[in-house]
Amino acid sequence: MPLNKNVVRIGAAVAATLVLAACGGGKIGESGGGGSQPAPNNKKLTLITGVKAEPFYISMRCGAEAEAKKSGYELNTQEPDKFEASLQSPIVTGVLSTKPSGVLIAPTDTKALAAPMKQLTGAGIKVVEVDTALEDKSVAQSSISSNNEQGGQLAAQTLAKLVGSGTGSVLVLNTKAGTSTTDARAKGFEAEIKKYPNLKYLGQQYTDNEPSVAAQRVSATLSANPDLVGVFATNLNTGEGAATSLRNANKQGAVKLVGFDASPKQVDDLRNGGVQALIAQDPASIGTKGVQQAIAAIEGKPVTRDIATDLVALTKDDMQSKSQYFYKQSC
Ligand code: T6T
Repeated sequence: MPLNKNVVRIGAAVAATLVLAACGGGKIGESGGGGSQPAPNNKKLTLITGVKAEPFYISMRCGAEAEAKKSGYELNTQEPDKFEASLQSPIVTGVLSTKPSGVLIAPTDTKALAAPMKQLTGAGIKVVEVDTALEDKSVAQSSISSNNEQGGQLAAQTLAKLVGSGTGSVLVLNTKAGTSTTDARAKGFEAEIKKYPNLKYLGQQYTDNEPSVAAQRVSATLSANPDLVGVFATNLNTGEGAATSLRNANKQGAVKLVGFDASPKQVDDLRNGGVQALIAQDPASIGTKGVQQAIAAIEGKPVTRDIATDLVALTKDDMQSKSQYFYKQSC
């Protein structure tokens, strides 16, 4: 199945399809976010991911590296040890002194990264957001991301179908407040789940993007709400932690778990029944398109302000036919 269809696909077991626009509200030919200094004149790009050695970002880097190579650019990747603004900000400042022509960045906070990113644009470096984004839309020239709010809606529809006519409580496990993507997923889920009167929405709990905290949150929720029937985990770490917790509590399958992302561990969990559905993104395309937009900006060509990439729902029944969406551990 081609990766670039403008469609969110969900599995046969939860047979519903939601059509998403693949190019959201972009203005062709818009530039902006330029710098007050002359632009660096070289073929160097830097990718700053959200966190080190994580399959979502590894897959993104694979796409970005391949595209850069194809276009005759050099791509260097810098990664914080944790998904944390205080660790990512000094990396951005450090990249400033290496003067690449373009930076692709996944800002770990909608506000805290604005100042360091403005230093980049102030030095004439072209900035493209990949996956996460700042609240301030004037800094980056382009943002490439899944439509996360619609992904959250899709997760709610998927979970509601899995629960069927049963009744009970539903929990959202979020990462850190101020992460554009996961906040949008929780928002989309919340709006959609309210359409199912058989499901009582318990609200969202933050996990600091730590699987162990996610596991603790699920076990505490199970104790306080024995009628728990569903969990939506807004990303990879929260999903991995929730699956562990449900397995330890012997609630695997009884409490339906819908996760976001498709790491090798999440895919194993889907195969062995530890999770019932995954909303997979297309991080390699985010990397590919991020490089294309950065190069367009550097070379003075038209840039698209916002680009949305695919989201696909995977279930045990259809996962093998959608294996191209599984995230990579190496390129
Ligand atoms: O879900 C992805 C990414 O989209 C999100 O912004 C942060 O978490 C992940 O990297 C998965 O861990």
